[in-house]
Amino acid sequence: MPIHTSAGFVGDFREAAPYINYLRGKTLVIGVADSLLEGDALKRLAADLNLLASLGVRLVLVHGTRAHIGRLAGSAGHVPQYHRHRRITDEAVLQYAKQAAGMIRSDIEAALGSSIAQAPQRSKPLAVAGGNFLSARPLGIVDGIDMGYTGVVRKVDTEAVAGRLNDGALVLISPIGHSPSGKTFKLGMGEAAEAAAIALNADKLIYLIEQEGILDSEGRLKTNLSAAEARQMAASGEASGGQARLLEYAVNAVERGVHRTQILSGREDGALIRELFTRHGAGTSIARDSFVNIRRAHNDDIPHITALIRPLEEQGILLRRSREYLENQIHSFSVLEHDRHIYGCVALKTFDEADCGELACLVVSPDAQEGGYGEMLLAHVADEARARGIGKLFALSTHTGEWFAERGFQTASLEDLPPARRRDYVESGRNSQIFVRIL
Ligand code: 1C4
Repeated sequence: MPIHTSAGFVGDFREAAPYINYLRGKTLVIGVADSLLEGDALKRLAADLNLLASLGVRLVLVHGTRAHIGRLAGSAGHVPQYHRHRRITDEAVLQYAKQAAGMIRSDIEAALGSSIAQAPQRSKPLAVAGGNFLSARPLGIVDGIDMGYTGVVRKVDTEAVAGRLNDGALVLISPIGHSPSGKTFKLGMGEAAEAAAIALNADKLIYLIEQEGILDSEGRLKTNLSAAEARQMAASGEASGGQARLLEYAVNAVERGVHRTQILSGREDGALIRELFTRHGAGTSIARDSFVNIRRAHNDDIPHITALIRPLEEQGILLRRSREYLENQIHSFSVLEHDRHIYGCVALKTFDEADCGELACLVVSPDAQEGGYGEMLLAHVADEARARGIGKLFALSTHTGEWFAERGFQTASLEDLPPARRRDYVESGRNSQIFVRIL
């Protein structure tokens, strides 16, 4: 019987594979507004969390309580008091916060249980671990206003959280903390998630919100922000209210060791999965430094390319390329730049056979390896090749075969190479392994 899989599926799966490998064993802290922890949005989130856990991602979920507290206070005729956009927590609000946390926890557990019906990779629901992971202190008196039981995070018990994560559980953190004197304080979800992400040295902090991400003054999505740009948006008033506060948490997190903060829609089906498993991501991405850029190389880059490739030529890993060759072929090279420093290069070699190309001269500087740059250079060349109508991308390697095999390349033979490359292969006597990826 013929097997029907769409070309789209195969392409998407290949694109996702490196991210799946990358995320295994990584810690994600996800802060989610409680308005998204109901109905279809909760069902979808639960299914996505089950999927992520089955791929070996370590998950910490921090939920909000704002919408629930609003409802509980509303039905009791309690009028909320705010100061500087923060709710003043009196005895009644603290009780609502505790009730809300209990209800939300129960709803999340139920949703994780029911979503395994759609998650054949799990036979049991993902275990949820809760506990007194956060300690708190009072926010105190702000501008002469006593903020009551509104608190700030004092410490995160990272050892306890790591222990539960090691056991394979999802750690669910409610925005409530206790002080050593036994008092309870209500915390903000955004701040609690930020503190957890920093303390756990998380790979990513993700905020799931009602909007698509961070929007500029005309309502357009900002896809990438450096910490400096994010801070400027909050300070200039271009982002205000909840969006400005999220930017502050995001900046704090990335400046204190979290690799990236992502702010995206918790309403849009698939946004979380798209963010984690595709090149283009979803929502707004905030990183400490300006973003990594891959661009076409020019002559001024030749000294940097030379510094990258010479040691590897000496070791026989790369073919020898003279200065003259680099000058003539510089148009086929791309370089990876971060903060104006070149960390890697790659070339796309073309042949008379228009549907064939070769990924060549791939290098990432030793001090920047294992951070995904190689993967990015490969994706860049594959995109460039596709745009030129190339359907078969070859790579020849003496030492890095496994790397290509793990990234969707198949072993190929000498006969598969275009004739000109076959001749060079024989002449070089390198006996390199030959790989091909169908684009
Ligand atoms: N084999 C298997 N896996 C490897 C590996 C290797 N040699 N080197 C690194 N990895 C794994 C890491 O362990 C890590 O795995 P993990 O932790 O994710 O499970 C993963 O790869 C890291 O992936 P990444 O995306 O972060 O990759 P980067 O470290 O940024 O970059 C390079 C990967 C292979 C580019 C980098 O390690 C490097 O620059 N290595 C030295 C140069 C090199 O081997 N380049 C590949 C050349 S093959 C030649 C030419 O001149 O044109 C020869 C042609 C001929 O005729 O023989 C090429 C293509 O340039 N061909």
